[in-house]
Amino acid sequence: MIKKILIANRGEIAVRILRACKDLGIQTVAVHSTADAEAMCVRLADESVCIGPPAPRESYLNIPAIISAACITGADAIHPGFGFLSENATFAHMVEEHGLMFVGPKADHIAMMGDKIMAKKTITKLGLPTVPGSGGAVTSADKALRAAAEIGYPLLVKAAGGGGGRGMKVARSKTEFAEAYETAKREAAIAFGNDRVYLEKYLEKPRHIEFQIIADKYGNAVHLGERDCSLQRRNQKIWEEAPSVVLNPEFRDEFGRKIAQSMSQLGYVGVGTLEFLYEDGQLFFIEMNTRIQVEHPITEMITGVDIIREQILVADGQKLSIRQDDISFRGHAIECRINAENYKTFIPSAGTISNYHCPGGPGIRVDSALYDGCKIPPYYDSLIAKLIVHANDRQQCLARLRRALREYVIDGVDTLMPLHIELADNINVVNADFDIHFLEKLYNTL
Ligand code: MV4
Repeated sequence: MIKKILIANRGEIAVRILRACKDLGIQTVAVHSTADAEAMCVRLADESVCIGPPAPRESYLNIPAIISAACITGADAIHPGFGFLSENATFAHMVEEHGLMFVGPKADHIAMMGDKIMAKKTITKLGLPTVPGSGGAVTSADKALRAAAEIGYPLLVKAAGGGGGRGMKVARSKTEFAEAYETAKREAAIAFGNDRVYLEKYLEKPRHIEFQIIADKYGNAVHLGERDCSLQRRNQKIWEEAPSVVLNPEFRDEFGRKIAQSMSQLGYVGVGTLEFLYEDGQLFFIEMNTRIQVEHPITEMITGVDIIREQILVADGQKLSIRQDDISFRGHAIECRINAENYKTFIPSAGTISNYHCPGGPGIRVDSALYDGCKIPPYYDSLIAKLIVHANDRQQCLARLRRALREYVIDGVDTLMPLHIELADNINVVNADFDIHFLEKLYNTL
């Protein structure tokens, strides 16, 4: 049994992981940069270690410093959270080489899903639907053009090393294709040190729907339903909900079970998210994330499953405590990402919180590491809090959300709160009538 976990992250997710550890009776070690010495997770953890200066490269991405901190404090395991080293297969491997447990999937599965071509091939072989495309890397301009003719236009040239919206080029016609292909290849070589690219039919107005799964090392795998993450801007999700209004219970059950069975067949262990694009009543796989995600709480709210608790337990080699038949979906949940950013320009805003008041009452959950007087340093991601709201149905959830947003006080930095207040009243949002381009279009009309 794991006795002590080192949390290799910061901010709200470090606190979320720490809470799961405390609930399990596991000792906690916080690591922090010099900029985060007074962070909430440092205060709450049993022990803490400073791992370097503010720059992420020198602290939260500093593998020797983090593994040394784990060894010095006698931790049994490292939880990477999200971002930073969470999907670094080399790190996962090194952690295990040092006799520590990595709270995440096997390094091989991280590497497999990190290569978007390999991920898509694997998922196709498992029998799940993927976006029609080249079915592998296109290795020359000539072969690419022939594959493109078969797929049809518009299409996307995507980088194997990309993902999360990085390394994509649209070609709307044959005349645009050569340049899209060459540019994608050239940029991928620079950005990812890997110039392999593949082609996909471009879906014009999809929704982004992702399924949460969790699997243990005994072949048990379950799905926890889906999240609709279509409200995003420049590949940054802003607002997520569960369930999606476009899937009915029968479809969810059948499709979810297929996914879970596929993960079991793959021998996948840990939590994961399969990302799909939804268009015209169909889901098409695009990518898989092998980490816990920012928006996991909405799934926790509608299923009652503590996903991080289960993640730690399966990493520790325990059997999944839940079976598919035990999982039911109750009500509706929405998460608003409260970023320290100007809500019009999205320019990050650093500073000191001068007044803090959290909303509460039925159906309200706030995941954050904020407190009165805490500092928001300029060096990291601008996510400072997540407001998660749960209710019996979507309209009641929106009503609670409007109430909670008006109660929430975060003074001292700019936040996205005004945007969320607008969205909660927006007619298209109220009707759940949106695709992945909704938010950017909304901003163009302002
Ligand atoms: C696509 C697509 C349309 N068609 N693939 C961007 C993020 C990365 N995970 C995949 N992305 C997309 N892939 C095909 N074949 C549109 C996007 C896309 C997107 C997807 C999900 C959420 C937000 C997005 C914003 C812009 C583009």
